[in-house]
Amino acid sequence: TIKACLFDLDGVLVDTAIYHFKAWRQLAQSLGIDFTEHDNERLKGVSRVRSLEIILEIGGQTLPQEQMLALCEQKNTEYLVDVSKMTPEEILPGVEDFLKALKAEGIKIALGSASKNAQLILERTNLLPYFDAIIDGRHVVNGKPHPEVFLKGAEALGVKPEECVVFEDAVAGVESAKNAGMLCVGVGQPEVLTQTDIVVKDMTEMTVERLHALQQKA
Ligand code: G16
Ligand code: MG
Repeated sequence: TIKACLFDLDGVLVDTAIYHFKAWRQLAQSLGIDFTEHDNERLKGVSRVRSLEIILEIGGQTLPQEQMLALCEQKNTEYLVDVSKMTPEEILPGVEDFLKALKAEGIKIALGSASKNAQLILERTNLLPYFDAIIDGRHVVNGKPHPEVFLKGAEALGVKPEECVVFEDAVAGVESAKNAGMLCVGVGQPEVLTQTDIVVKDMTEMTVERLHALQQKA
């Protein structure tokens, strides 16, 4: 039986991708790199420092480790200007109703995010009280597609991987869920999220009935 749901943050519960993009584009510009919205897809779900590596790859540049860390810091400062202004209105459609339905059913809820700012974002949007466990960029050594973030989530909730359903919008995140041996609901486009068990457009399409139906499928 399904005992827990593990949620990715950006692109599933809230849309901070636009703020990440804004801050990264500004940084890329300062390095003389043309960073487009198309390129930005590659940054979804991956860590901050890996994101910078990808941008430098796009620009055909390399920088010493020390300077990279300073640039990551700089990007994050810019990003936090927008995040600190976030409100509950930025919660994506259907999210709160689904979280409430899970609570009513006694299904546990955890966060599995690459972001080191996850706690702050959950606080700003008033989503924090729904979560029984939070595993984010501060708690993991290996980024997605490594399964660590979701395995730690299951462990924190005291459930087995096969009792978990992961909700993910990024290819790296779906791979992470599958590497953890979990069921996975893709949030976004089926053409992109091909490794998932089902794909929904957004959380308005998700119900507890559909959740339990996943297990029968598997
Ligand atoms: C999110 C975003 C990524 C971002 C990462 C790290 O992951 O999708 O684009 O690079 O967090 O964020 P931060 O710089 O805040 O630590 P997720 O797993 O929540 O989708
Ligand atoms: Mg995501």
